[in-house]
Amino acid sequence: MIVAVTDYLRQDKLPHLWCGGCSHGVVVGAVARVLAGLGIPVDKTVITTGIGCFGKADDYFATHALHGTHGRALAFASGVKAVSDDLTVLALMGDGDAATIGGNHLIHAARRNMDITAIVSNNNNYGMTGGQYSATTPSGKKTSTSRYGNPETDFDLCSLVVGAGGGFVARTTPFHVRAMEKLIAEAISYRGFSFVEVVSCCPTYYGRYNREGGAVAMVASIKERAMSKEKFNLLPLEAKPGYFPMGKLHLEEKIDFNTRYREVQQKAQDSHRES
Ligand SMILES: Cc1ncc(C[n+]2csc(CCOP(=O)(O)OP(=O)(O)O)c2C)c(N)n1
Ligand SMILES: [Mg+2]
Repeated sequence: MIVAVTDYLRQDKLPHLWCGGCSHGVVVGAVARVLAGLGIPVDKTVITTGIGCFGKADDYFATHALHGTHGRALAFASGVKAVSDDLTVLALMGDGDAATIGGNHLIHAARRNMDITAIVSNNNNYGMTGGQYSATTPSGKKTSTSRYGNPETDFDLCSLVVGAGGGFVARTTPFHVRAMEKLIAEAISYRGFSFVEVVSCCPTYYGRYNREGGAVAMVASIKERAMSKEKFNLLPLEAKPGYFPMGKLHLEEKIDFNTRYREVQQKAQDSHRES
């Protein structure tokens, strides 16, 4: 069966509601093209989201969708995957959803190695509620709740997920759309917890507060600051802030949760039969 990109999108919901220059739509387009490219049946795909501008992403997909509470996209995704191993489950989250209110679900989904693909469109702030700082807002940056600079230190999401046990971890940007598609395709094909961070931009709040000059300038700056892991590692420590490694950052084969759970179930049944 040939599936077209448009089969994955709800035409009646378009155009989307995101601001001009927002990166979220670029990510949705890439996900739809990847699902079509892999030929994953629309009715075998589940997209879970939380709350936020990117939390609206599920609205545009014709797949199954579960629009949950803020920060809980991975909790819902974990539940779906645990009972329906044949489904392809994707959690689409903003940085607030994934790493701030939802940080606990992120580390535990990675630790359990749930067979889920988590995609974070990280625009460094809470876009939906007016640009407050999140756990990925860099130190010193201005937001509506840090008018004189963010006093906190930001998470490096990819390092966080590697540390928590994630087996496939990658980073990309809205400029590198073909690379984004390749990484998302590989993430979906990976058996276990896969994580893709998209370094996105929010020109409406974060960009405006930090005088970053609009969407085009923001994407140009993201492109400028993105580099290969090898090149990034060669930078002296003092030159690293603002720059980041992109591409596939970590790949490790691990047994996923559902496989382990089935093994435990089998052991329990065998021991029950013997006794
Ligand atoms: C439990 C709870 N706390 C707070 C909120 C308010 N709220 C809605 S969206 C949001 C932040 C969304 O930020 P992010 O996940 O980064 O998505 P973005 O809007 O930037 O795409 C917050 C704090 C909420 N809906 N539920
Ligand atoms: Mg955000």
